[in-house]
Amino acid sequence: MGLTLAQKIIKAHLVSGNMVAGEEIALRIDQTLTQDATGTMAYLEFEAMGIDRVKTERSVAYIDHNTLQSGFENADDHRYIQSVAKKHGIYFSRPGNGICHQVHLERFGIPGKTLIGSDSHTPTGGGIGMLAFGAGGLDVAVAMGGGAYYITMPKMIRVELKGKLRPFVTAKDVSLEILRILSVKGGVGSIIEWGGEGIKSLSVPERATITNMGTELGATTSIFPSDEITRNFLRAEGREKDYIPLSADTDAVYDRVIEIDLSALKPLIACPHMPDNVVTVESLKGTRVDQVCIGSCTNSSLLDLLKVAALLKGKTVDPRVSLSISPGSKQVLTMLADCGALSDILASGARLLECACGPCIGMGFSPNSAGVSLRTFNRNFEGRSGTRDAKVYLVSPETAVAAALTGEITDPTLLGDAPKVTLPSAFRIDDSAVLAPASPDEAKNVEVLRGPNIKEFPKSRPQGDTLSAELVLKVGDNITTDHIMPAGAKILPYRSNIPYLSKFCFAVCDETFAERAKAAGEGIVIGGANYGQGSSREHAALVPLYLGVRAVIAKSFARIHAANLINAGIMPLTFANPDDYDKLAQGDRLTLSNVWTGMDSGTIALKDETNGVEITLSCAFTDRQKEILKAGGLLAYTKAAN
Ligand code: MIC
Ligand code: SF4
Repeated sequence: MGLTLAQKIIKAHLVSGNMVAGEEIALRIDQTLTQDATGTMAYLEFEAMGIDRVKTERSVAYIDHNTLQSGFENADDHRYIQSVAKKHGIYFSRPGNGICHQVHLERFGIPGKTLIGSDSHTPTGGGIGMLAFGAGGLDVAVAMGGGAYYITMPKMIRVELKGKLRPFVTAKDVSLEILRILSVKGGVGSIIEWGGEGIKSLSVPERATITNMGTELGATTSIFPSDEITRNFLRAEGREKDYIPLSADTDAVYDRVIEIDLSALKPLIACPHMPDNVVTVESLKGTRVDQVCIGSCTNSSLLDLLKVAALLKGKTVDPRVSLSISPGSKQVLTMLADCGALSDILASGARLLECACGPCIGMGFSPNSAGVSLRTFNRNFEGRSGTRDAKVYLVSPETAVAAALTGEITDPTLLGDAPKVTLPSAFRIDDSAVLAPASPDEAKNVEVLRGPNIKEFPKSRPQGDTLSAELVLKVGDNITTDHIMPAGAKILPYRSNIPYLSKFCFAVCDETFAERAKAAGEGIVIGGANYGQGSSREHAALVPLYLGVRAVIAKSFARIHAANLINAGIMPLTFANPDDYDKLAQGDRLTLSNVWTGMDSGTIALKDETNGVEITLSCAFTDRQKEILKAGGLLAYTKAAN
């Protein structure tokens, strides 16, 4: 029986486990990346492991999230990351050099290699045939130290593309179409492999838009084959030597095959507040728009922005709309400037922002109250933009420009002729903003610079055999990490300061949560389906840990968040019967008994002491996960193992 593309890369990196869907496997990791919002924590954890130098082929630390620097905090964190990177063998991409995923694709990604990054959109690397996963900071720290990365062997979904996109229909619309088909839960436990005739007309940046947004499906990762299109991209980046051809065997077996006819697609739009809330752009025509943002790791490539510039050329942004453009990298921005496209963008009245995440994570450019914002980003979760009552829609760059020019949601096919834009045969290569680490000899003299914003991370306690705690919060389905630990300009600078962050935990759902959880001492959180979707931020586990949360019981969990909870020593448990969710009420006292034997048998008994109800919880922990929980988290477990 043949292998899928992902199975081939997994096989070549398998450290332990069997390639059977649902079983735990451990993978050797070739490359890691971090960004600054999760990076400080990841490097503090790496330091705590006491390893001198990273053992990966390439590790890169990017600064792209916290670049507003409205106080000393971010600059201190940048300095810390720069110095810790220099000391331990990690390349450092300076602020201004661009968004981690865009820069990594341009300069470091290699087909067939494994990559984990402390950011959920790391699967962007699948656009050049990498097997790339988003992970918690601690998993990245362990991989930097040469440890394996543990995942559940995913199922394989193949998306077969046929036909060719029509003018003004884009890779972003393909991403939205698959979200419409599968929903934000539809990719959980699966790797999505893209193939078929249709991929031949998709360039690497377009493929990367699609693998980037695979994260919104909950997929473990997404991947495209490495073919002549990949080779051309790498050649244009001066890296043809990194090219290898890679594809699935013709007799590979998939758990599910989905067919999409590219030529039948229309421009699509995701409505507030979920990326899978997808309808046609046409169906919303005429809706007034206040703000348009173009950029983010989904849609900020040179190809995207050349198209944007061509559409804006000679035109003026509607006076009712504020348009921002954030190029994905210094390479993109410089090339836009070199060819004159940047002038066309500026002349239209667009506001140019830094090459960084910016508005995508609420770092500035929040919409007006109740404002309608059209964004080329990947997430439109409630409150993420920084304006609680804003209505954020996700669109392609073409649809974004159509709205910016007309002041309302407009089908871009009405803009006239589609711009003919091709990628250059050679990109402008300038790696001066990527600093190489010190040599092992010099590294001894490198001092790691810590500012007052860097506080210790919370230590978990080993999981005992009985847990008795208050049900401190009950929430519904699709709770995102943006609900659990919000980001945005006011809070993001404190990612190295868990005590401060804790004040904002779950504030989107319940402003009294932090106070109540602290007062309760130990707590249990109850959630619905797909609990913890979205970001890889381990803060969504570390902050609840700090507030005394010992277990989360939900109908189901998102992959990275469940792993982060275990790493933090918090038990993710599910209801054996989802209807039992209704039997528990906030404020009840819950007792879980015989936890250790329950972990072995797969079920744990819960008694609600307040109303006398008894229910059964499920857990499917691997032996390793049980040991991690018993040790009080991955750090304690790793230390004990060394
Ligand atoms: C996001 O898009 O939500 C982020 C900010 O990039 C996060 C990482 C973080 O919370 O720092 C992600 O996607 O993992
Ligand atoms: Fe940055 Fe937004 Fe991409 Fe997250 S999704 S890495 S915040 S650009």
